[in-house]
Amino acid sequence: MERRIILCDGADLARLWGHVGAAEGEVLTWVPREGAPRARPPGFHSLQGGLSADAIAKLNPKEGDVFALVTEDLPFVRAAVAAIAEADPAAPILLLSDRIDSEDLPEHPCLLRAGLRSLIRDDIDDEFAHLDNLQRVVELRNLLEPRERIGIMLQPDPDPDGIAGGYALRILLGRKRPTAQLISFGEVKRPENRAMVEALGIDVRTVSPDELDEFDGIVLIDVQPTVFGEDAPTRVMSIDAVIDHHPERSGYDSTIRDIRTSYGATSTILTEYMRAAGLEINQRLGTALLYGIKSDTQLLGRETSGEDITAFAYLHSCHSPALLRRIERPALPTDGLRALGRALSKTSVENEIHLLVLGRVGEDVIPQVADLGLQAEGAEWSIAAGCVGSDLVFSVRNVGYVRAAGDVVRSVVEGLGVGGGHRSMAKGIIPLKAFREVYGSATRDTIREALHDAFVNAIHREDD
Ligand SMILES: [Mn+2]
Repeated sequence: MERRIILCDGADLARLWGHVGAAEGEVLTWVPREGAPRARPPGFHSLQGGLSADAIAKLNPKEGDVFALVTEDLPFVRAAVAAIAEADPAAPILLLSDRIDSEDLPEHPCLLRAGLRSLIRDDIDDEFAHLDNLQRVVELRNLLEPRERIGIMLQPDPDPDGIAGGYALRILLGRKRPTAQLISFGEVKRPENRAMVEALGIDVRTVSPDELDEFDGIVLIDVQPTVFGEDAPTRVMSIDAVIDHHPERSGYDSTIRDIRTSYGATSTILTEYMRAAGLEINQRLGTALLYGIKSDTQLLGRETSGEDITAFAYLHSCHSPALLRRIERPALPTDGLRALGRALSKTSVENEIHLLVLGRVGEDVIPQVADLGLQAEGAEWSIAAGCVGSDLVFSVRNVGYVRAAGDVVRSVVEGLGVGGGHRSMAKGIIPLKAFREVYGSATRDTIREALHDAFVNAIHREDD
């Protein structure tokens, strides 16, 4: 049985260890200091004769024992390390000292230094941070408890961080959907965000500015009112609370503001609230918050703070991997897979464009296939196209360092349909009727040829 042999320098440090550190199986010893009171700290054996090899030998050190030195005195460390090494040259030694420099330490193959007081100090600072969060929770609850219907407002194209944060706030307030709805002026659009609300059963209602009158409390999550622009409804310019991590804006009123610009995600703030309030985070909420942090920080890459990492680690123990997988890799339906199989049989990457034409499919399949298509060797662009209802719908992805996908799609659909998007992802819709008028027919072959040419032109036109 491995023992921990604790060697404390003087009664004060022994008492400190006794208060905070003593654990079962620890052999507690102390070395009385000359001139200091010699009262024995409770539970400690005194090491008679100081730190000699003999004294250490009396402790009967065996292979497998580990040692801790609790001291601020360098000669004590030197004597202790020498005495321990005589019994076991490679004994593991943990030095707990806040003031001794690592460079001054004696040579020893297995020696680690940590500050006992700074370890305690860090924990105390953490608790103060929890207390700050608890204070926020109390303020939010006091303000919102009397309200009948609270609108938890997200940005116009709600993203996972906002959805998870809003969902967490509802739980924090001890409310259910009818009295604390998640609302937005826009819809949840991106397929992975749709997959999230569907997998987690979270409902985000699209509201018009007039419909805000239904609510006697409004909280903005992961967004500030100025985002709604010049003609933002007056109802959102004066709100009850805002919890966000975007740069702080002025020009609106909010009774409570908790804006932490150093955080990578609003979900981190809500995770801290939940912990401070002592609330259990169930798998559904844990998965939502974890995914919120993951997607806003691009998996703890971009603009991640220590708080984000702490929250992420905490959430990791209470999330559901199966649920997360369902969100991150939405299932392809069987007919979508068959369509993909047919498209793949004619696949090729030409001019760095990988184009997959799926025929008639469910709309959800198209963006998933576009994601997949980008993995083809040599592809800088991936386009998945399919017929949905009376439209030709296509999703576009690129590697990110080329032309903006949104611009290219707008140029491709010009005069034919609608389209747009962001730098690395975009979507276009062309009515099949309009397509046939220009290209004669809308078979898989004509679609492939027409789109390929249109994209080559659009990408190069943008290049000029
Ligand atoms: Mn966010």
